[in-house]
Amino acid sequence: MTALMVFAVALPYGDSQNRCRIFISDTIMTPEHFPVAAPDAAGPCRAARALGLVLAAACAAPHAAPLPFATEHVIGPDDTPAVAAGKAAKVLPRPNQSAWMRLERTFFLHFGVNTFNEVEWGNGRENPAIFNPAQLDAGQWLRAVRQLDGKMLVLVAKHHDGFAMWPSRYTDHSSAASPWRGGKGDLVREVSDAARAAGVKLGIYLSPADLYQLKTNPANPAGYYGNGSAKRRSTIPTDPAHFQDDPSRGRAPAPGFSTFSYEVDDYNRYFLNQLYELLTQYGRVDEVWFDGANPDPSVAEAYDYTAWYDLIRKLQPNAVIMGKGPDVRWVGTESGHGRTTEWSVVPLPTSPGHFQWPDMTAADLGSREQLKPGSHLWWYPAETNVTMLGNGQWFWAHDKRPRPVAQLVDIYYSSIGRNANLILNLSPDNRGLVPDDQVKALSQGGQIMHDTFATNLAKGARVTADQAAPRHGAGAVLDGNLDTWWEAAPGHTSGTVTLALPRPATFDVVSLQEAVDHRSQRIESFVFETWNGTAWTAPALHPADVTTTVGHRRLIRLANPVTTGRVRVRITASRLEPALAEVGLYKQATDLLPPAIADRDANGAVRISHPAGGKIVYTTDGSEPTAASSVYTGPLQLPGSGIVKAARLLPGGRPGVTGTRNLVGLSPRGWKVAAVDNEEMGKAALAIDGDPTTFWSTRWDDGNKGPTSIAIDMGGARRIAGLAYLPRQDGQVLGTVVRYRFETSVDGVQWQSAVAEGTFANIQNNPDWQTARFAPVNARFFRFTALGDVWHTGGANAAELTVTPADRD
Ligand code: FUL
Repeated sequence: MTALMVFAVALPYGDSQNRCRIFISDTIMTPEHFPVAAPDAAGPCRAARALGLVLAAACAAPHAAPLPFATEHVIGPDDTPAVAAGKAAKVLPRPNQSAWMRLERTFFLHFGVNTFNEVEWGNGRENPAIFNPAQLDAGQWLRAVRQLDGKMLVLVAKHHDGFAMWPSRYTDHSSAASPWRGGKGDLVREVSDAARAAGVKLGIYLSPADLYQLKTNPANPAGYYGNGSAKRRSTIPTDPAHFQDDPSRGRAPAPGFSTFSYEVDDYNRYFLNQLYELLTQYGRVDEVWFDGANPDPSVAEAYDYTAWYDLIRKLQPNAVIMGKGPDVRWVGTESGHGRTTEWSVVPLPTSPGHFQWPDMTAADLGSREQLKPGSHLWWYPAETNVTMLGNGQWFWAHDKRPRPVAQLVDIYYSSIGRNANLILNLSPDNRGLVPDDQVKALSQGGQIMHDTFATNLAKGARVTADQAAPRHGAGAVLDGNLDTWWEAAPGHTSGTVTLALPRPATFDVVSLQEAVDHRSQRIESFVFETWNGTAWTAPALHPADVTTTVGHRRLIRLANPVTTGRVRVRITASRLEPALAEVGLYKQATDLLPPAIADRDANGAVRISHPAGGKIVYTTDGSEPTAASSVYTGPLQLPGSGIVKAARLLPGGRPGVTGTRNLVGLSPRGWKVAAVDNEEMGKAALAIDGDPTTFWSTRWDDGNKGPTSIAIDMGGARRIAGLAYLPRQDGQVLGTVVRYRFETSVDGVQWQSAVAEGTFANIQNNPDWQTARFAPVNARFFRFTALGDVWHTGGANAAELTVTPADRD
């Protein structure tokens, strides 16, 4: 770790005889830790890159020579803001990132002991006997992935509970100890085979947190996690028979691979051996996912990321390391909605070689304001992970339903369309199959996206630009090739690309892509304009879309379709010469969209609408709407829990895609706040106003240490069997409740406990509806007490609080 490595690089670049500076790294990182960018024939430092030494952060040009492209630049103490921005605009992705960004649509799959217990986080004390999916069919999982033309599937090989989904040699707590396939099951094998057969890449999620191995786990007294063991020279793969008495003894390496040696403690040795199994036994792996979550941080274990990354780079050099890793960062939310302005080049406080991955969840990560002296500029693109299940749960449970199709479509625009890859989670059920409702939602969403993007209406257009760099004319933006691009003439940080379409077209989606693999990310703002016969005008946009950064891809939706024969993209600000690789115009397949079913308002009324208008039919008993179902004419009164399904009648009278809304809990109509310990500006009633955008919150400045309760009077007795809590929906988590108590009462005086202490696991990442069931009880009042909140402030908030009637259970 303390070894000092010095790379001395003195190479000519471009036409100039300037020399790259000597690069000094004081880490043990070798260039293989960071695959370097593909040599760009036109780019400087080409030879250095070819030699794998492009960590040359300080490859700065003295005199007036242009700064070379590199995979890292450092902002110097004297750099002006313009120089800092110019450096950011010269940071390129590494080849594993370039390949990954082009995948765009990827999938996650969470399946394991939690599926059988119907919980989100396990505890490490699960009996492997519960794991027995009778109908598991990985081929069916891959067919689901293909519905949205998914390019990669990241399989959870081990979640935080520690149960290995493959027969690992290093633990008894794995599929081999379960009855599944008579103890001969290997989920990683089945999924990797099915993925290969489907032409889908494979990724692996291996949870660093491991509750089974936790040293305090009574079910595994010899647990390695946090056991305080000394670091010892270990051969990877270690001979399992000598795992602890002589870890330097290796077992035979996997065919085609060699052995490695690291100085590590017991848990890191265990983890490295599991990584070795996963990365050598199942063919090519393109992503390794390291989650930062840990359900029990009370036991400390230092993860040896240096060794982990080294092993991954050596075994699977094409793979990106995601999350707690140098290649791909978490977008910062599990809502499916990325930042509207998303920079792939971000400033890190230290060299990436030091692996201090700072919190990257702030709203602005990479704008000019963030580019401070001393920052290490690094290509670090975002991945947007989101669940298929509507309540933000990763593992299947009986009462969980998929997100509405319209939401999936919106997520597509808000992830892929905002310069991030989408990773959409599938949750197979306890049979081992992705349930029909998830498959159906995927196939409907997939059809809409496929039909929308099937034809680029700009194709065949004559493209011109107000100016261009030599060899980078405007025609390149329509050749379907991300490796050719229009680039503004030297010295220009704005420019206009105009497309004269072969015939007038009607469209409502614009797609832009920068030549990021060759010119980094540069565009800061642009305007999209259409010709109306006499003037250029900027059409109104969908309210969620903005025209700032572009990056790998920016999608903007127009508020209304526009018909025109001429469009232009006016780049109004850019860090250096803007470089556009592709432009596309598309028409959303709105006919295929299901009707939008709004949340119930405080009066229990539900409104249904469709962007294309027309006749809508609906049901409220959970059945599929048919042409003979009730026709929607105005708001529906729905006071209780239930399912509304609606479809727009297509030409010919056949119902189109069904929209579904699962109304959570009882309508709060007529309810009152009976008591509240603490509220900000009389806001307690907002917890029961049926409007998810408003919320009750406690005052943050009165030294409130909690616990804080809110009691609700439902106005009459009900038989209830569950609670539902929606935290604030404004993107903030201050006061979001993690631990709670739930009580009921018939008279508001005598209270009985329904849930003595419950936990909303993962609510910080997933601030969506949280539900919990309890034994049916008669009550007129209920009381919700916050026992702990995300930031441990003693505060609380609730956008909505309700109960579910007993007859649903
Ligand atoms: C989170 C985990 O805690 C969830 O269970 C899930 O695996 C998600 C992808 O990451 O941090």
